[in-house]
Amino acid sequence: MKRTFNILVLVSFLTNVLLAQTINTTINSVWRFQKGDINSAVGDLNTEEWEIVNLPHTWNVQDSFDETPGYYRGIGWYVKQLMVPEEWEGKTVFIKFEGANQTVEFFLNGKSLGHHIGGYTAFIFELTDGLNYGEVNYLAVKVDNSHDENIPPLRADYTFYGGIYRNVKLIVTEPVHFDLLNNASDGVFVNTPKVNDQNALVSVQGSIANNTSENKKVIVETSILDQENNVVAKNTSKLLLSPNSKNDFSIEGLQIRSPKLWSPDSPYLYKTVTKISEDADSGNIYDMIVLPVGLRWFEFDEEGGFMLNGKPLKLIGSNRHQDFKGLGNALTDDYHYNDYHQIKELGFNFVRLAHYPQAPEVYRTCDELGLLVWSEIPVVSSMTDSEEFARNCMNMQREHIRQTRNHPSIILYGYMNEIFLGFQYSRNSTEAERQQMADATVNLAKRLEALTKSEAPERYTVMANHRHQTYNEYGLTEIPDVVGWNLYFGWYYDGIEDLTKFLEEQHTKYPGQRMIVSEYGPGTDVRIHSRTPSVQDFSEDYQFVLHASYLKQMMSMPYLAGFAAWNFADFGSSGRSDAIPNINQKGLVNFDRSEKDVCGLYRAYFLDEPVIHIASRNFTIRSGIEQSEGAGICMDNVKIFSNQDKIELRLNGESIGQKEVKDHEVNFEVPFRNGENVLTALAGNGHLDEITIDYTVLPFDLTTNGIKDLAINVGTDVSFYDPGTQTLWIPDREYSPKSWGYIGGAPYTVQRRQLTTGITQDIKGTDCNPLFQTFVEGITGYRFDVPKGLYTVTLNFTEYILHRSQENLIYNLSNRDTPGSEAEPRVFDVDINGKNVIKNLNLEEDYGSLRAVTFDIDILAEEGEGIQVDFHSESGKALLSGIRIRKLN
Ligand code: GCB
Repeated sequence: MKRTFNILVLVSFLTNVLLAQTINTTINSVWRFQKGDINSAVGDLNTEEWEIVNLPHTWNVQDSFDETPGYYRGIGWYVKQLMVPEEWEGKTVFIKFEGANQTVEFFLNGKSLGHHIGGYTAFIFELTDGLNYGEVNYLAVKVDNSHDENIPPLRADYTFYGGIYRNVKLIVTEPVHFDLLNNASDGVFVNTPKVNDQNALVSVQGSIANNTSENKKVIVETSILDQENNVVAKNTSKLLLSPNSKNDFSIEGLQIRSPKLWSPDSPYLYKTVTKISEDADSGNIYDMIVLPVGLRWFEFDEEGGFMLNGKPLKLIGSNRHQDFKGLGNALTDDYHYNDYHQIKELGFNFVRLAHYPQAPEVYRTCDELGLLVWSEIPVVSSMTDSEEFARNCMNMQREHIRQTRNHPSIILYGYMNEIFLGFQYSRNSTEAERQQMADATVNLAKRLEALTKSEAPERYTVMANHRHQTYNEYGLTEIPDVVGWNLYFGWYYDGIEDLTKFLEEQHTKYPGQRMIVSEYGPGTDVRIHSRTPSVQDFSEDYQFVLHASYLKQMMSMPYLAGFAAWNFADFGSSGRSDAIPNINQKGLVNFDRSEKDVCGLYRAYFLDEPVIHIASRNFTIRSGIEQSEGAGICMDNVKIFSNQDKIELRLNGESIGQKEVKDHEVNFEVPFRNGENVLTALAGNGHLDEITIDYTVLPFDLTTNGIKDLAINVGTDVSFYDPGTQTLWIPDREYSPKSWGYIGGAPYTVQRRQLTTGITQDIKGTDCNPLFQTFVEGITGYRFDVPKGLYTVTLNFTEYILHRSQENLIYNLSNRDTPGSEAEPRVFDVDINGKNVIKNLNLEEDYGSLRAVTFDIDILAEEGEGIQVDFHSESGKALLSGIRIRKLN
């Protein structure tokens, strides 16, 4: 993927004029970094011992993913030596940070130049007077990501990585320049007050700083260039700048006839080139800025639909967090750019930048790709009822809008996400306290709404709510133009089909409410598969089921303006225990952006080009039990996503049949054989998809056929593939003769918000949490009716109860708040084929709770004996998380 830079274009446009001497360069390389506070940040500070880092940088890339709960939230210092050439004397010099989380104090040569609050917007300091020209200067940045009750976000389901995690730039201008100190914006704003098929009106407003002690007569000129660099409109304005002043300017009346419109299908961008030049014969250019112009108009109509350029357009897309595997939030621009390309390639036209303003590169890319954007500030889950909190929110929103509003891709500005979540679940609050909090929230929302409208009158306002009626009851939904609903039917609550019921009711009761489903989606781990997908099982198969149903439901609601899946990619959320700890796994793609299979479903729905996608394509090592004695085959389902009418499926070149595609999906029962199975799905037009599955047909009768390797994910009906050892742990079953299975006890289930199999806590000492989180409790035996031979039996265990308080444990390994239990401690023996192999196993005492414990035990099975594992409980109930047998010869 290549980028195009407008700079070449500009040079050719300006060949016959003098280029302004503006320098705008990153200074990301080689900063000295140290975690923790230091007393001063003066020039003679000895930083030799400090770590050398390049920006973007975060200090939480390891600790927010490790097994110890929490991550460092505190101070970090960055120091850089900067050689400033003598020639810069007389110019104006700025340092601009595109983002640092979450508060910053900046020092130049030991002197504080100011603070910035908020982790997601840019900020700028002028360096001119404090620099030593022709010498080395010392830049020092104190960054702090400590929790602060007055700075949003207070608490949210993502990691608040600290550091200077976006670009830092040095900008050198003439003393007469566009006002960069206006909330770290461009200082120049493009407006498109009127756009239609025939005509577009563009205007440019801004402010010019004159940092000299003289009057300056200047001409401000704006030209609009099309993509071939023809000037299609131009206007000028003359100004007299008094000494040391800031001066507003406005260029009106820029008119384009028969404009080429900007849209997701055709994101045509014009650009404005605005320059300040001396109003004299020399015509010297002081400053110049190039900004994108996308000519489009849009509307959320009264019936709830969205219209772009006069035509209905369903907003289809995903949310996106800004972090990446191994990098935290410290992404260089290429990562941002690639993400949005990947989003576009799924057939999407819409993104919600949840839950905060993102890097400048993000908005630039969305303009270029034609992705419609919802951008918001991170007022998430709860607020503090203080004027300081409100002021910080207002400043953030002002900065956010001024820094981004030149981007034509933005249609929606948001300012709250699930703001009632906090007090909704707070058990202690009285009705009066709740009312007070609701009033404070409504009050803040009204202030943010008014600010957003005055800063960005050409955009719509929005907020996202969770599914509770409190938002309607307390009047919050009446404040923004558009209401987003984050809906997790079929995951956190109720059934998948209840989505329609909720939205229908909402639409009937509040017909004027313009709605977007702003989040939906289940947690999914590509290592987990199921023939009987169910809620909270984290299987890819359940992800298909839920997304397919949601898409079908949402596409048939004309009153729904659009939807955004949660989330484009898995993201860091320290403390969360999905199948991978500290990661929210609701992504359509993994944390490293490799695809989950549901991407095929979206492509089939939304791409125009032919799509044929055999599902579960990452799940290439599979197994199943032989159909009947000696059949040699196992019938297994194969799902194909497609936008074609009919699909034929072939297995190793032989047709299995042809079927009609319904709701972009078709299913075949396939007779898999041992070994390689090549699946080819074909459409009539010659398009095809092909994958190879390495299938193991497990013997119907184990007694005669035996088995080389059999690994069972005990206590669950999902299979788990461990990519590390390349082992497939198959679903468990109760024992039946000639086969295998558990005896006694039952798979552990628990009623949370949904009935779930297994526990959800992180298991220490393993990357394979799902293997240890499910188990059979009360188990008395496990049996394999294998032929005689030498076997290694692997037993996996985890204790999930804390029978005693953590302090009393020999190994204080579990830092979770699992309450101590009154239940009697669990102690049991394990015998195999009558021989005691583990005596008095007390997992908690010997190893600590929530820790993976494994035994490999060699055993000789005699003729007709099979492998019989017996569990004898001395106290409490015996349990088992996993079992594997491998034949040694
Ligand atoms: C939500 C939140 C989002 C969470 C998501 C989840 O509603 O807005 O921040 O990550 O749910 O996965 O629970």
